Amino acid sequence: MGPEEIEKKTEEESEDSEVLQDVNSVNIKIFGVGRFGSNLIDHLMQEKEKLSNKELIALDTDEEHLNEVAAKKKVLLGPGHGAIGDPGMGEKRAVNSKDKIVEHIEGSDLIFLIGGMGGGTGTGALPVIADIAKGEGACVFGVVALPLISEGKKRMENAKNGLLKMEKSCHAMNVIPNDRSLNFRSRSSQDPVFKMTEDILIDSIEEVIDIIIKPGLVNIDYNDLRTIMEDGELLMVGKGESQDLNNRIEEAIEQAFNSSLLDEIDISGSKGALVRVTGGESMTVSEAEKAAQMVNERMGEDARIILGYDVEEDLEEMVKVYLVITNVHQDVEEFFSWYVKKKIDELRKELKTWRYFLD
Ligand SMILES: Nc1nc2c(ncn2[C@@H]2O[C@H](COP(=O)(O)OP(=O)(O)OP(=O)(O)O)[C@@H](O)[C@H]2O)c(=O)[nH]1
Ligand SMILES: [Mg+2]
Repeated sequence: MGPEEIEKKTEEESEDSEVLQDVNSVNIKIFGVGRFGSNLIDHLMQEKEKLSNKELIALDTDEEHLNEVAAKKKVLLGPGHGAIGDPGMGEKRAVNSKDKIVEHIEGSDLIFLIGGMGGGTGTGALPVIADIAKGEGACVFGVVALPLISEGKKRMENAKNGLLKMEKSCHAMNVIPNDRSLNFRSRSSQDPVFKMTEDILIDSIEEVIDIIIKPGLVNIDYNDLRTIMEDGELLMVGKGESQDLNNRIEEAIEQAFNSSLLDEIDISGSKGALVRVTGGESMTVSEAEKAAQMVNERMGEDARIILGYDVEEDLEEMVKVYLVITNVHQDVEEFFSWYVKKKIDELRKELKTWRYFLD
């Protein structure tokens, strides 16, 4: 595909779509389910000004924990004693609370569903909530963590089964393994084990919202997001920035690919991407186009790329690139085969190193 084939709305078209769709008219809600999901809602309330004004809802089967978290709205699923690691119980609790869930979902366009897979509540209730949300006509975006390998086979199996169910109801899912945090520990040893996963998941929500609601000279909107997403696909979100005038676009793109799992996965089969580029007055249109072109080069021939850009004066020499790439894996089944193989290879390498010291 040549640069001329990258989809780029004209400025007039972009203005039109802005008129049709006022940025505030996209009703966005964020649901955090289970301990991890509701903890993340608590973090958003306390630390993320930008997201704290969205409708944030914490749901859990564990009443004691739900009382501890800060959230605009809370929904207790069932009698309040937790789901003790049983996804079947989490599912049942959510099905029995359907009316309460519908009440909170009603009227939303875009719903983010956050949770940790592997336990009872998140794993069991998330697919039920996704199903209800899809039925209500919302665009459903799953943002979930996978258990650490060291948490055991049962938890990973639960996680996979939960994701297979979510795949049917979510329009897109961003899945970040908690083990990913361990890879980064040496870089920020102060952080608790899970912090990196949490940051990646929260960033991905912020980035998707920024991409679709921030106005631009050439704007990307909610309809563009829907255009690149089919059903249940796995998607990756990344962000990068640079102010090195010699190759700032290259650097920002490189960073964006490194900021999630994008650096480790083969995206040559991916079918769609949103690329939003912002920069100070010095940023040129051809730089923005170059960013889209660079993403395009890593993707399949049939990839559909939607480019948006804007000038933000206070960025001065800085450029920022936001990426949303869809179809990064064929499906959940294929993702797990890839992930398990990758972990086994890593463990083999580690074993080799230890053998060296032992021999
Ligand atoms: N990143 C991150 N992951 C977490 C955290 N707490 C739990 N997890 C992960 O999420 C998975 C599910 O754990 P919980 O959220 O505690 O489980 P739950 O959904 O409340 O389910 P039950 O308590 O069994 O009903 C775990 O296996 C962990 O891998 C956290 O604070 N941060
Ligand atoms: Mg729990």
